[in-house]
Amino acid sequence: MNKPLLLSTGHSACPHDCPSTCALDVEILEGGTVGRLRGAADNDYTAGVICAKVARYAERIHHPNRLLKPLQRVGEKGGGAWREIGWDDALDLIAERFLAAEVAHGPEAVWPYYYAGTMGLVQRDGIHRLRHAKRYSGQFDSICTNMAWGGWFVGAGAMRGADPREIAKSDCVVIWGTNAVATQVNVMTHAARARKERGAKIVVVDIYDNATMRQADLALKLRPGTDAALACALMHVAFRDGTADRAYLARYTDDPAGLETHLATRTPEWAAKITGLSTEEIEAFAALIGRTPRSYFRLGYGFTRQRNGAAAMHAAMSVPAVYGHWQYEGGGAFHSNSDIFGLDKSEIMGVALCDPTVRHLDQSRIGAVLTGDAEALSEGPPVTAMLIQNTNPANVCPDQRLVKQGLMRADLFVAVHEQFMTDTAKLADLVIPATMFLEHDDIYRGGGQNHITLGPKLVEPPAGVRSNHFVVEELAKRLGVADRPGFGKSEIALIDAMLKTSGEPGGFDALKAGRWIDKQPDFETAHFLKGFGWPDGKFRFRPDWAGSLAPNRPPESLGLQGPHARLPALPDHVALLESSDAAHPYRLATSPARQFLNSTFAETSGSRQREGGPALMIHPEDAAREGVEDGSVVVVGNARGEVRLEAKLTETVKPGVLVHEGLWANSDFLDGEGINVLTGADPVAPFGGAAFHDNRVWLRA
Ligand SMILES: Nc1nc2c(c(=O)[nH]1)N[C@H]1C(S)=C(S)[C@@H](COP(=O)(O)OP(=O)(O)OC[C@H]3O[C@@H](n4cnc5c(=O)[nH]c(N)nc54)[C@H](O)[C@@H]3O)O[C@H]1N2
Ligand SMILES: Nc1nc2c(c(=O)[nH]1)N[C@H]1C(S)=C(S)[C@@H](COP(=O)(O)OP(=O)(O)OC[C@H]3O[C@@H](n4cnc5c(=O)[nH]c(N)nc54)[C@H](O)[C@@H]3O)O[C@H]1N2
Ligand code: SF4
Ligand SMILES: [Mo]
Repeated sequence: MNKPLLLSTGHSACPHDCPSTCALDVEILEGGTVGRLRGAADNDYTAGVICAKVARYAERIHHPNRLLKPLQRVGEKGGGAWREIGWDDALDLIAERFLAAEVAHGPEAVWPYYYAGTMGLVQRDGIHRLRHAKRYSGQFDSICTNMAWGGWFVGAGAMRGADPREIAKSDCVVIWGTNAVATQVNVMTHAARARKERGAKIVVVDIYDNATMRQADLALKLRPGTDAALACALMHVAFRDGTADRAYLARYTDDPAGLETHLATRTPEWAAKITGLSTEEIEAFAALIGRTPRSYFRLGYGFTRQRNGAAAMHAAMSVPAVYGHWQYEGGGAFHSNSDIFGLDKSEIMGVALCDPTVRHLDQSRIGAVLTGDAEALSEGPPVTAMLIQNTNPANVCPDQRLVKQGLMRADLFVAVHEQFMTDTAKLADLVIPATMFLEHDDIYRGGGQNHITLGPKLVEPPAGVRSNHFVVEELAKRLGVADRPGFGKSEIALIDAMLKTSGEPGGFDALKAGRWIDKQPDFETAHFLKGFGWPDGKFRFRPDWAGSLAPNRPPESLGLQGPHARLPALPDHVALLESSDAAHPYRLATSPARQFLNSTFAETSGSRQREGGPALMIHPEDAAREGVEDGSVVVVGNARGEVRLEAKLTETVKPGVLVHEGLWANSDFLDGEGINVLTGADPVAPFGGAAFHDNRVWLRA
């Protein structure tokens, strides 16, 4: 067969839940199909580089298993039998069931459940407009950023940091708790440039030799959940050796003297015992950053997915404040730029329609919510009807057995709007097919970088699929709220209005012509040289864990959840971990797979082949003790359940630590249950969230 002719190159943004939000060039082929995707070379963050899984997007968008028609369940829930129905009937059915739920229990019995399958502001956030208009239950988005953002914010008082492109101008790039090669490849682009052009050193702090650690000049493989101990020792050495920047500390931080006193006992020897690193490794790291003003700390999410993760983030970001790295270009720290974009989403989200007394339910505790836990329901009515968009909770949420039990409830109506027959869609009453990003208009902003980027519709969707925006608008008509503010507009009209009310007078057309807008604040603002985000302008070594106006603070209706009182007054290691014990001698982390994006791409053969299959990485010493052979089937379990999968013997993990890279579909596992059977949904300090890498387990051959 001849290769279809290249018609044009379209411009877009990657919609996936990845900090990089790459600017894309998309080959549009004859017949309206898609060819290769590439990173935009003229975008100075993307810099022409994207990950392999998105470069192969043609495989996903033209996948033979894509959902193309609405399907209604026949027979048992999860039984796998469906009948095709028309779109009008499907939408009528959702509206009918939502109205019935409302009549029986009030509007809070309906729970629109969403997350970040697409990061587009219109297609992702429009569901809020519907829920506000109808006073349906709200959602506390706790699953991903909670501990990381909480830990950062209590220190800096704002969610921004040193320009991510400055990594290229750094002399020491510290990549801490993020497997950037796999999860945000562009960090490596800029770090590699710094190494090539400036001889910069790359330090990686992680719990196993992942692809990023293999690129490190200094590779620090510590025990899970011990990062704060490492951070404290680094700061101890700074005060001990005179590499702390006392002038900076006096001007820019709240209590340097208190910190110094507190750290007196946090020696490298103390930290070595906790972290499992050697004192030489800790001293070498401290010496490197002590002599390198341009040390850039790129802090990821991974180390915050521990029950002490917020405290660990705060401790790690305190390091550049002690050494004064913040003052230099190519120095300082970065986690997320979520504060810089200034986009006013209130029309898209229907903020004017919001009733603040409506309850919020914790996304991570969907299992408890759906199985009727009164506390998880805020003592309110049961949830009896759901629309699930952009997320796959039966696979990605913790405490999977409880999640599935909830979704299977006979008196619960679940509509899932999806691109594929996911683990969640399989348990639904109704499945409706969704467009992909190249088939609808949307706008994106990059949490891990600095651009607002347009993703206009580039190709026609298959005949039977509809966008999230369409579903929200059509349901609004059927539920009697289509005349409320914000409804009845096209995606382009919403984007145009949002840009114009957000200080971008050129609106949609100007963005289309320019492709992206660079929102990076100036050097002094980004480096907090005019002060940190608190009234006194000082970085807080003494965080106010409960009182700050953190972006991750739960809505009032949820109350202040989470054991915030147990977090330390100053940076410290806190033993808030699911530590191993005699019955559970191992610690399991469920780290991201390079070829997947959460549960997405686990359906494409290119990604599946490269990942192999669900496997458990085990150190040979542990394997020998348990009588486990490479390639054999093992059982790994804890109080929440057990999972069978293949053993992979490797010295990339430490003895006592197991790593599973995912997320594979539940149906890819031998017993049809995924790795999240083992993860817990107990709320993590300070305000809730899921500690996906903090699990004690046993192992059996
Ligand atoms: N290829 C790919 N890319 C992705 C994703 C994916 O699933 N696959 N997911 C996307 C999403 S939603 C997000 S939020 C980001 C997350 O991206 P990251 O910021 O990279 O965070 P994590 O993926 O949770 O984990 C990163 C690393 O932290 C390690 N880790 C676990 N516990 C500890 C610890 O206690 N200390 C330290 N130092 N390290 C620890 C993990 O083993 C892993 O190697 O990536 C996004 N990009
Ligand atoms: N064990 C373990 N579990 C984890 C994690 C971990 O590290 N370990 N990471 C956690 C993290 S950080 C996160 S953020 C969550 C993410 O969990 P999810 O938000 O569920 O993750 P995704 O797989 O990115 O997206 C879910 C679905 O959105 C669909 N989708 C994409 N675009 C659209 C669209 O335009 N419309 C509609 N209707 N659907 C669309 C995709 O087909 C996909 O099935 O998972 C969490 N779960
Ligand atoms: S998944 Fe991340 S690295 Fe890959 S193209 Fe999308 S934004 Fe870029
Ligand atoms: Mo995430």
